Amino acid sequence: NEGYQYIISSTPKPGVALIQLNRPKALNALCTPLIQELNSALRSHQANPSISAIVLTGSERAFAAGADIKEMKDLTFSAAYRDDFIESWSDLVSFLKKPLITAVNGYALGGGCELAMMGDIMYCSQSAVFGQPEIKLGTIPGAGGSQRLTKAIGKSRAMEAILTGNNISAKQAGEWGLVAKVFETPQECVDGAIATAEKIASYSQVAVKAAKEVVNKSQDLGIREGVEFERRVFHGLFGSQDQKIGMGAFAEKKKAEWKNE
Ligand code: CO8
Repeated sequence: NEGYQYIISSTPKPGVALIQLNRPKALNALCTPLIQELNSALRSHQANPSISAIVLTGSERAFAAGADIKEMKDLTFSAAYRDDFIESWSDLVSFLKKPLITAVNGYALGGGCELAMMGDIMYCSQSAVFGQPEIKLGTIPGAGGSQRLTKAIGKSRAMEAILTGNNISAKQAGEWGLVAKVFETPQECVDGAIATAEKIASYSQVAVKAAKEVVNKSQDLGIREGVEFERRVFHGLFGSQDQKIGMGAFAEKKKAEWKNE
C-alpha cells in the first residue's frame, strides 16, 4: 500500500485506480496527513501513464464526516491565513486531468461533501447522507461547498442546506442531480464507479482528456466563449492519430485500437 496510513490505493482493473479513505475510527474525518496522502496518491496516478481514471470512495459507514474538527478547533485566523489552510485541497482538482469518480456511501458531511463534489462524476448508494453542517459549528463551508453545491442543485436548495445544516438524502441527491446515479447497495455503488472508470479507460486518452477539459470549461465560461473553446479543442483533435483510428475503424466496421497519440 505504498506506505499509506489513512488511504488504501489499488488497481482493481487495468487503467483504473481505486483510492479508499481508511480512517474508520474517525469516520474518515479529513485530517491533514490524510489529505497529504490523498494528494500524493492522486499526483502519482496523474503521472502514471498506465492509469486512465480514478475512483475515490470511503467506507460503507462514511465517505468522510468532514474536516477533522478536533484538529481545527484551536486554529487561529493568523495561522489559517498565513499557512493558507486547506489551500492544498483545491489543488486536488486543479492538477488532476484524469477523470475522478467519487462513490459515496454513508456520511459525506462538510469537507466530506466538498471532497465528493470535487469528483467529475458523483455516484452514491441509498445509504448516502450529504450535508454542509458547518453552520452548526459556528463556521461555513471552506473547500468549495458553497460554490459547487449551488451550481449542482440551485441556489434555493443550496442556501437552505447551508443555512440550516440539514442533511440531503440520497434520494434528494439523485432527484436534484447532485449525483449521476443512486445505487441500491454500497458495493454496487463502488462496482458501478469502477465499471464506469473502466469504460472511460477503454477510450482514447487524448479524447478523454479533451472531453473533461471542455466540460469543466462550462463551469467558468459563458455559453458563447464555452462553445468557441469547445470547437477549438474539437478542431485540434483532427491532429490526433486516435481520431483517424476511431473514425477509420467505424468506417471499416472494426474495433478501434487506440494509440493514445
Ligand atoms: N472530525 C473529527 N472527528 C470526527 C468527525 C470530524 N468531522 N466526525 C466524526 N468524528 C469522530 C467522532 O468524534 C467519534 O470519535 P470518538 O469515538 O473518538 O468519540 C467517531 O468519529 C465516531 O463518530 P460518532 O460517535 O459521532 O458517530 P455517530 O454515528 O454517532 O455520528 C456523525 C456520526 C453524525 C457523522 C457525527 O460524527 C458528526 O456529526 N460528525 C461531524 C460532522 C460535521 O460537522 N462535519 C463538518 C466538519 S467541518 C468541515 O468539514 C469544514 C470544512 C472546511 C473545509 C475543509 C477543511 C479541511
